[in-house]
Amino acid sequence: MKGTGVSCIIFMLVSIRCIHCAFTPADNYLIDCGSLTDTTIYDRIFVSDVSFSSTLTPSSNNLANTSGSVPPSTYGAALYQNARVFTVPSSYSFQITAHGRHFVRLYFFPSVYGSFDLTSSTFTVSTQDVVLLDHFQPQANSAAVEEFLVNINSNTLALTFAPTGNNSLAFVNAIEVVSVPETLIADTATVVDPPRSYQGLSDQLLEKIYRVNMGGPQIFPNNDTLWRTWDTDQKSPPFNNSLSAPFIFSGRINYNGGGATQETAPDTVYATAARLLASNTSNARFNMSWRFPVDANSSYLIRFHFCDIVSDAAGDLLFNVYINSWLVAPNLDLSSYTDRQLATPVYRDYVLEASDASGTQLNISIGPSDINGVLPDGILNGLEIMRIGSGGGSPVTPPGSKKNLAIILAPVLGAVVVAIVAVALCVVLRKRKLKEQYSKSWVPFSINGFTSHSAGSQTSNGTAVTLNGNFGYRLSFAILQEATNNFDENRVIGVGGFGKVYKGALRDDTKVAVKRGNPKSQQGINEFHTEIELLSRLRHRHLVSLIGYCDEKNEMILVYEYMEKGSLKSHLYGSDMPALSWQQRLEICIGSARGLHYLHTGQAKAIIHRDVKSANILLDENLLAKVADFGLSKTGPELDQTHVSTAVKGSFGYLDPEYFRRQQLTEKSDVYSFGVVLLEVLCARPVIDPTLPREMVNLAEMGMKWQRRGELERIVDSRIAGSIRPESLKKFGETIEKCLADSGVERPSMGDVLWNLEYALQLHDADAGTISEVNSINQITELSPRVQNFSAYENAPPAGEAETSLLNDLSDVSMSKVFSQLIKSEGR
Ligand SMILES: *[C@@H]1O[C@H](CO)[C@@H](O)[C@H](O)[C@H]1NC(C)=O
Ligand SMILES: *[C@@H]1O[C@H](CO)[C@@H](O)[C@H](O)[C@H]1NC(C)=O
Ligand SMILES: *[C@@H]1O[C@H](CO)[C@@H](O)[C@H](O)[C@H]1NC(C)=O
Ligand SMILES: *[C@@H]1O[C@H](CO)[C@@H](O)[C@H](O)[C@H]1NC(C)=O
Ligand SMILES: *[C@@H]1O[C@H](CO)[C@@H](O)[C@H](O)[C@H]1NC(C)=O
Ligand SMILES: *[C@@H]1O[C@H](CO)[C@@H](O)[C@H](O)[C@H]1NC(C)=O
Ligand SMILES: *[C@@H]1O[C@H](CO)[C@@H](O)[C@H](O)[C@H]1NC(C)=O
Ligand SMILES: CC(=O)N[C@H]1CO[C@H](CO)[C@@H](O)[C@@H]1O
Repeated sequence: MKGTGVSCIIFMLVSIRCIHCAFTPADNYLIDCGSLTDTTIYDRIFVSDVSFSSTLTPSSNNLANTSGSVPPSTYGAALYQNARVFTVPSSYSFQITAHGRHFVRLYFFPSVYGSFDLTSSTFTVSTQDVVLLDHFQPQANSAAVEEFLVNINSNTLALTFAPTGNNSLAFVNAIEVVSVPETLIADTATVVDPPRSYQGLSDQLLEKIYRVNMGGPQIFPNNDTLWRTWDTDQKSPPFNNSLSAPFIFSGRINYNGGGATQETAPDTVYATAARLLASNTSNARFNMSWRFPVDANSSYLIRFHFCDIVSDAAGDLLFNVYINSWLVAPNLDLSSYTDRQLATPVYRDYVLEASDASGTQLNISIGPSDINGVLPDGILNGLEIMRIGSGGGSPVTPPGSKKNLAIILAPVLGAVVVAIVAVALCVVLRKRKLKEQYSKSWVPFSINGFTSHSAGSQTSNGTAVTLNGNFGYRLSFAILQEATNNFDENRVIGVGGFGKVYKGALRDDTKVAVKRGNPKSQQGINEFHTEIELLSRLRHRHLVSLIGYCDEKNEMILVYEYMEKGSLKSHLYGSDMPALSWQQRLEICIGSARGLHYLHTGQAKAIIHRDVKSANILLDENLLAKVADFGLSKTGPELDQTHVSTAVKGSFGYLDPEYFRRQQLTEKSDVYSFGVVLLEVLCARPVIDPTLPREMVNLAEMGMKWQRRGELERIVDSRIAGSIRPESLKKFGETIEKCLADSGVERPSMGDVLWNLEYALQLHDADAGTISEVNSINQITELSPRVQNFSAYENAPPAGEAETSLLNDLSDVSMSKVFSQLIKSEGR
């Protein structure tokens, strides 16, 4: 009984710790060097290293006292009272329990300590792998903490202090070696010039140079989740103080959606900002800038912290961000990173390469957007500048004999046990919590959710209820076996990454498309859950309806309404189906635009389709268009960790080029893809056709070229060119051009696209059947330089496909080739 009580108390202590601090470091060494006693700084205890003095050579390692010359206002002033002094190279050795990044913080206060004058000490500090400080001479009589993010992949960290020069001494006042959350620094960032992706940040040593809370107070380690210090920007004020003002927010900071967590920076950083003041005179446009002295010829990681605490509505705030003279983020719209929520932190990482950092100062500026009608405004909440691979970053020659002097810091056993238990419990509790959230997100509607949504919907014809009583849309495996003749290969109407799609018929003769997932793919399971969850909430005339699903025996089967006339793509090219008229094409475009508009705006949170293409627009027996395949859709950021796989899953030729710059899909990415679909509808050719001459391979590129020249009519599908009224074509072409704008903010919303297409239809209707147009139109047909070469790809599946065969989908065939082309063109 007593044992249970004790473990209960430990458990409670541990739980309390878990609730109050989001992050518990696996390794957490805090050492007060040269001190005879432990020192408590707020809730952290710096352990005295004096108990290890017996392992030191008496003449080479000394404890030293100073008598109160430490500035009293310094955080952790007590740590600077004592120092350990080294006359020969000496090492501390730390046992590392968790590999990966660690903060190494070194406290220095060069002063006179009794018989030791440390004011002109010069020394080198290194780990077994890298030099942290090379010939370092801390500024006399000033307390400083040097902070590094060191990647440790062995079981010990040896920290060596070596005096350099004649009669020099090395010393240190305190040391921290503390684990860093894995997600704090990602492996990738954006290179400033030329803009491209930087990879391999995880392996690099980082040295903190500046960490600034813009427009806010100084933040000390006791107020930071990772015990960091944030300076005010008073030390590096904006060039023109009259143009910026601090802004303080009293509401709650929302950490869901922007990618930043409570560890990224504390609330105080995000709740305060330096704000560019909107000037009253319309032509007054100024930058708000900061200058940071840095060492020339080093590479820097520059992290901007943003949180839109100033706007009244998402999308109101647009501004430019500069590093030196490079415009690194034109017309930055923070809401595009936060699912359009305000007060949501976002951070952006940039790497300034050594070759671009030849000056001795770094200029950071926030400036007004150049877009007409946007008020001059802009904010910056925080900024971190870290040197990549500091101290020369040079590898260290093995220390050899130095190792003999190593002081092994045996941690207090009990503390370690408690820490391990705490971490383990935290992990277990967290996992459990995640699991609960996860299952909550999709289980309940298997019983109730569907029935409430189904009322009045065109597919709730009672089939499912008859079959399955209480379970609503949950169908039994046996029923589906029967419906598809035991998944007869002859009934396959499509194959995709998820699995195969079969044509089937339920007992009441309802025709269905049965999409059977390949249970082996873990990815598939996530998409399955995503798709059920989404489709259960979404009901729209222009979205393909889900009739039911089956998760029996680990199956992942989705049952959709059967779309009699197959995909839009199959009607445009690659089959011998009769050509659709211009009116039919416009109506199909309008229908699918309505479906997408609903996805973007019909729910509290916008839903991004992510894979808009003609193969995912299906037609029912009346040629009514419905948007299909939400397997890739997403509402929140949780699926967004798979940028790379997303890029591969989205279809090339349709993919938003801005996605490569920003690494994030938005509604405007769908608008871009839809613009490509509009071109496809107009020209009736594949979006990527490698058999064509180089400048014609990519439909979007080719279409934009002709549209800009005002000669779009020359690439219109020759089968219908004679029947399109020029005004209608003009409107259609303008709509395409807007959708394909380079930057997402310049693209229209789906609602605007819809309106424009309806207008194009009206312009066409207004003159339907007028003979006077025919002559001029025949001329157009003759000019049309279309190249017909689809025979190699005519492997189209029969009508009714809910998903296209990868082989059939040209845009997928030449994926790697096109991908490298896109990357290259982006790099320029
Ligand atoms: C530091 O100073 C205190 C009193 O001023 C003294 O008791 C102690 O021995 C000194 N420690 C060292 C290492 O000199
Ligand atoms: C050390 O001192 C000697 C003589 O005092 C001098 O010759 C030598 O250059 C000095 N070395 C360094 C590294 O300063
Ligand atoms: C600072 O801004 C004011 C306008 O508010 C302008 O008149 C002044 O010239 C600016 N000063 C500098 C140094 O740019
Ligand atoms: C701008 O206008 C506001 C209110 O109209 C006024 O309070 C403020 O002083 C003006 N600022 C400048 C720089 O003229
Ligand atoms: C930086 O590198 C450039 C080119 O190599 C060189 O001219 C310059 O002197 C260097 N600056 C410093 C401070 O080392
Ligand atoms: C930063 O700005 C200052 C002042 O405008 C300028 O003198 C300096 O050249 C700039 N530095 C860089 C690297 O652009
Ligand atoms: C802001 O700074 C950038 C980079 O130095 C410069 O190109 C731009 O013209 C400046 N904008 C304004 C409004 O001064
Ligand atoms: C701004 C802020 O949060 N300040 C707090 C820092 O921590 C001390 C004590 O830990 C609090 O008293 C402050 O309010």
